[in-house]
Order: sequence, then C-alpha cells, then structure tokens
Amino acid sequence: MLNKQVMVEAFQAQVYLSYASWAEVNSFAGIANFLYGHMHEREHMFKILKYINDRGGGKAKIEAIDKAPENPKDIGDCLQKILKHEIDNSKKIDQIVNLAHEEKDWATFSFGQWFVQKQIEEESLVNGIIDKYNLASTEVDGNTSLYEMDRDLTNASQEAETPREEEF
Ligand code: OFO
Repeated sequence: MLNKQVMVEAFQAQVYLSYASWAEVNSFAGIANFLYGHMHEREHMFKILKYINDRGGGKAKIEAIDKAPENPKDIGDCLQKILKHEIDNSKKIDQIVNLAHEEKDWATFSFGQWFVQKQIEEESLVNGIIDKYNLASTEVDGNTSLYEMDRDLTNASQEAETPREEEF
C-alpha cells in the first residue's frame, strides 16, 4: 500500500502541474502560481519512498505515473476537480492508517498521522479557495472580482490555517 501511495502522490503532483500549466496559458497567472506551488506533492512522494527504504527490509518501487487528467472547463471546474483529487487521496491515506492499526504496525500508524493532518489542511485550503471563487463569480460587476481573486492567489499560502500538532 505504501508503494502504491508513492505513485499516488506522484500522480497528485502531475494533476497540479497539468492544471497549473492550463491556468497559465489561460492567463490566470495567480491561480497558476498557486497550483505550481502544489508540486510539493512530490515531497510527499519522497517522504513515503524514504520511509519504505529506511524501515529495514523495505524496498521502494518506482512505477509509471498515471496520465494527468484532461484540462478542466474553467476555473470553477478546476477547483472542484482538485478538491475531488484531495478527497480521494485522503481516503487512500485513511486506508493505510486503518491497515497499520489493524496490523498493530505502530510505526506506520504514527508515520501516517502526518499525512492525515496534511490532507485535512489541503482539503480545507481548497474549500477556502472555492468559497472565494463562489463569492467572486456571483457578483455582477464584470470580471473585476475574478481579477482580484487571481491577484490574491499570487501570494496565497500553501498551508491552510488549521490548528496542527507539531510535525511528525
Ligand atoms: Fe500529498 O497532499 Fe494532498 O494530496
């Protein structure tokens, strides 16, 4: 399961990369910047790979990364799709933690908590951006609000503001 998750995290990075590139060529520089920032999914991939290799006997397997999805229709669609990717990934992390618990593999259970927390933050971050998008796109004032939202995201943090325990 951990080996599969290495490639899932790599896939997550591909999704962000492809959506970022799509946003960039559609002149949403701020949103592109935010999405490029989420390439940190590759760090998650690396964290799991190192964990597998460092736990005596483990050997990480690097396999093909699934193809990035089709381009979204528009920014709203893009954000909804990202949220779905994050929710799907949260479920996969939960399965790892569940199995670790069942097998009394407390090291992996503890290791998995960092990812559980990360997914809470990332879902919350994307939900917050969707809220802003909904506010911006329901105004009747031309595209001014969307422009401001895009500008805001240029400097948006990659971290959600949720209470968190110290890093594992
Ligand atoms: Fe790897 O953090 Fe979300 O998916």
